[in-house]
Amino acid sequence: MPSLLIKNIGMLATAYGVSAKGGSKQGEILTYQNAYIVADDDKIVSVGQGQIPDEFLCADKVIDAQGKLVTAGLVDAHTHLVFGGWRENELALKLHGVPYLDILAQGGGILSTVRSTRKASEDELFQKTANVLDTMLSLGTTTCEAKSGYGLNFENELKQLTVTKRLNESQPIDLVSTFMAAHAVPEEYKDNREGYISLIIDEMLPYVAQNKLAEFCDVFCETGVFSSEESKRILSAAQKYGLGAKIHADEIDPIGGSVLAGEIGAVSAEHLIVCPDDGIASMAKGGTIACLLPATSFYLGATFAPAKKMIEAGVPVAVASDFNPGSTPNLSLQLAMNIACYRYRMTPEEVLTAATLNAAAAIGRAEHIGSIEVGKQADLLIWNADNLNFIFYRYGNNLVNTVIKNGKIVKENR
Ligand code: IZC
Ligand code: ZN
Repeated sequence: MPSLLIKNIGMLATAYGVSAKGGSKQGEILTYQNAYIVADDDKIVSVGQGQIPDEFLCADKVIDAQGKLVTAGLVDAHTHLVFGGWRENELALKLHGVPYLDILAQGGGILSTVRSTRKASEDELFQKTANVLDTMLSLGTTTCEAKSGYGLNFENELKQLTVTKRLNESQPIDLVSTFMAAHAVPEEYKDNREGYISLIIDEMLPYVAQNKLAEFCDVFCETGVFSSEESKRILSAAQKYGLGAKIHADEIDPIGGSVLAGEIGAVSAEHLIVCPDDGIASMAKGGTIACLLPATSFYLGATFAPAKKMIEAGVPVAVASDFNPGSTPNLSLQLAMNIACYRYRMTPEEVLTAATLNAAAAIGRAEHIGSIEVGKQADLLIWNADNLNFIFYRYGNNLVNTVIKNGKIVKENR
């Protein structure tokens, strides 16, 4: 007897396959009318439309979707999830025209969150982040990537990674951990950046890999932060330890991050607001996914990444929230998806793929999540919407009704 039947689905919309999609494939999704989904334990065992076979009618739990839209759970492939404090003071600075990199160069920005994160206890960070995740879950995020990078020394990077590990074991959202000690050079290494890079490569990376505290390594490749050359050294070392490479590239200045991403076969390059044509070509060649963060452009008042150009070049585009205390304190992937539609001019179908299947591929999970197909995890959303267009049109509201994770209802909004 299956454990779950969802019946009376007005529209089921899903990407399909087990790898990221670019080009015209990014917008090719499957839709079913009058559909049903059957799960057994945590896995999808049947998806169909029309008459439901008798053998499924006796499922332990039957949910009537009442004609609504059902999609796969949302996958947030880029967040700086665990941090102490907030940085609301920087909003006023920005409105007075102080640039993001100037705030950082003056010891604020990331470095101010480093001070708050170092001060916070592991349990304080755990509780604060548990609350954040509960909100994310109600907004439909069922898997979430989490970067370290606010500790910037052995003890505090480890504290962040440990919080992520504990949270992964204690609440419904699956967390995928990324080691990002190369988020900034900490104040105590201001005059010895080589020393800090050595600490990352020779001490932190081997420990993180050996203790399986992260699957990916990320570097902030940006003017005044880490150069393309330094990023290459750190990411190549990470790859030797078996971690996948990610890179914050072309967020403010195009200093070669996206070109490097393609050359080293990075799994994803993130931001890409000012990505040059040779960066797009390199990512297409290297099989790198472009993980775009439209809510960040929106919040910073920046321009928007050339998403359509990337898709046309065959680079698969993922869309993520970038939740962090500085450049986007927004944790709604729904909002990021809406902005992707309005400002990147991506279609609802392209954005659905971006926030499910392509996002899953960007964190190495495309075989298990990101679409509604037999054999995949039963991570599903029932929406307060009749069709896919509606959720892109009604921005600013939480349109998720019911969140199902691993075949179980974990959140019901009204
Ligand atoms: O705390 O400002 N861009 N990292 C790279 C960030 C933004 C997060 C922050
Ligand atoms: Zn980021």
